[in-house]
Amino acid sequence: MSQSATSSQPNNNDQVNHQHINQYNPQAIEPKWQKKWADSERFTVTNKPASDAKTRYMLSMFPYPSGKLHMGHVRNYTISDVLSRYYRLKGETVMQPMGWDAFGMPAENAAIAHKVAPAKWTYDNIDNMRVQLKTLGLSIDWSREFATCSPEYYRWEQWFFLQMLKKGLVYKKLATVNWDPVDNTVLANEQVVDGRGWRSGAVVEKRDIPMYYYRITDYADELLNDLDQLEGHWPDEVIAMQRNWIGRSEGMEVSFSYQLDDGNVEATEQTLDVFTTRPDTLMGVTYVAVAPEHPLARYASERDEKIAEFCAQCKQGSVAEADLAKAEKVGMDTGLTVTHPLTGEQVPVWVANYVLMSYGSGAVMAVPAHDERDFEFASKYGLPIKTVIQANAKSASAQNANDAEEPQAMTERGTLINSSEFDGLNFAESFEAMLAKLEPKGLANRKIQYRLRDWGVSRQRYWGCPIPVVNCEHCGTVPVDEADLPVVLPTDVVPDGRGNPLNNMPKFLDTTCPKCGSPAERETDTFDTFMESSWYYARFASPHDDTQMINRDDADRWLPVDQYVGGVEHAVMHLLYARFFHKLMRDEGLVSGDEPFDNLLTQ
Ligand code: ANZ
Ligand code: ZN
Repeated sequence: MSQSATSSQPNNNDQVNHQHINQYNPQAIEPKWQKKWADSERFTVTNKPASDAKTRYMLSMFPYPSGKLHMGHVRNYTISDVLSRYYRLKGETVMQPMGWDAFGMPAENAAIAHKVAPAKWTYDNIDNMRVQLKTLGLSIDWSREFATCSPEYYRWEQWFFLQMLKKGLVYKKLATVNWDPVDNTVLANEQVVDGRGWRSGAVVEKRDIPMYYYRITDYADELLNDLDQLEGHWPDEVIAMQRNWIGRSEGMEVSFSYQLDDGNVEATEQTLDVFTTRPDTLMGVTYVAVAPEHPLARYASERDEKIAEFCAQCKQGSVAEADLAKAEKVGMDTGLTVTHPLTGEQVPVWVANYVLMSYGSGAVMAVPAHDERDFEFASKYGLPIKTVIQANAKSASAQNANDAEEPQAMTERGTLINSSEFDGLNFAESFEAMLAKLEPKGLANRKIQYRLRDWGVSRQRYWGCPIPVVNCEHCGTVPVDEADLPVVLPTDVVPDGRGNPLNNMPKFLDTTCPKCGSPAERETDTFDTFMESSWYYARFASPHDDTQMINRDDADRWLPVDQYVGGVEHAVMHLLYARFFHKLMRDEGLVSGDEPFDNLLTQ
């Protein structure tokens, strides 16, 4: 770009005197060339490039229209622009599009602070930032521009949701959210500050509300395995972060049986199932712990007020896992016991805040001698600690555990001791031996557990894409007819932070049930804004097609993105959801290939 500063460039600005001709004067030179580029549509690429032209798709993560460009944007877009120009000079047909990731909370926060409608705020910001981007002289194909908050875009997101609902890849279930009892609103994790609502200062509660989920866990294996294809094309750290996020654990599900006396009904045999990656430590179990939301905790709560009170207390505070991990470990004996699957001994059942209902089966077999969390908990409550693993070599950490002034858990694998018939076995041997013994009795099975959870896409927010379902008193949840899409979000709304304003708007809310025709209400939840950014790269191939989500020919011409450029803060969620959406769209026959982004550059 700086080539235009050489003296061979014409300079027809009378104001510039001769001695300045060798100096680069951006105010004089850049608008002139930018106008020429715009008038000649220099960077517009048609969907039918000459058949022998090599095509290349260069993409920067599209911006959130916050108001002003910052240097981070400039750096990001300069990288893809330099590359775009380089490949153009080599004779390739390069597409470099631009658009706006336009839904999201900042617009609602601005509405609360300045009493301006999020739609107006957003479109004003877009106008501003478009001028700024154009002033930078980036070689962008502006004919492909779109904002994700326009019904022309999000109608296809609604359409796709309905296809996934039909396929069973979207489902509805109760989810625990942060609830602000003063503002009567659901809070995002980042809106919970020290356990209180960011605006009201009220102590945050947990609440169960119905939400829609995409079954991303069905694709966990593929999302993990296909990372191999990206090796060498994506930064190693990003691949590693995606692997960790998917978090595949191999282990065993082990069952502890029990009988509950539920009044007049005859007691029935049931099992408490736990997921463990360390079945070798089974003989060291001294208690089991269940999450406060676990059915056994609920059973105990119904019979003991103190336990009910404790479980209620656990419901306060953030639902964020990181916060839970930091929180002090607390628990309570339920008075219930379950039967150890090997020894037949009775093992006490505790309810503990460090057990997550959303992982495994919401219960753990606790082995204080070999697990740090269990060790901390057992030490605090005086529960027995039974060593069943002996370190093999004199490894550093085992040495530390032995020599430390403060006793601690020995968490390494080793040789089994104090484990009767299993003594002397190593990890792998004991895994198989325990499985051989317990599986025939229905008390254990191999299990692969993912840290990845299904993707909850409902947000109790106004400024997002409406979820296209109707709630009918008689029929329950009914999908909106495809012919009636898009469900348009009203734009003349100024939220005040007290709940979702759509709930007070009869003109949006009131409708008729598509199934039975009786009066019904529209869903007022909107989609997580990661939904829009999960497929925009594909829409850029046929951005204004009003007959379909993606034109297959156009998508095949441009996809996958040859070079994607963006911030490393999107290493996990955005990139994982986009990879997931690509596979969903592939299986729906909309795009080819397994991965959306051939090369990734994080800056
Ligand atoms: C017994 C045990 C003994 C464990 C030991 C570890 C070490 P990853 O690797 O992350 O999959 N666990 C299982 N479900 C849980 C839940 N809902 N909430 C909290 N912790 C849970 O972790 C697997 C281990 O995490 C499991 O293996 C279990 O503790 C615990 F010396 O079982 B382990
Ligand atoms: Zn109905």
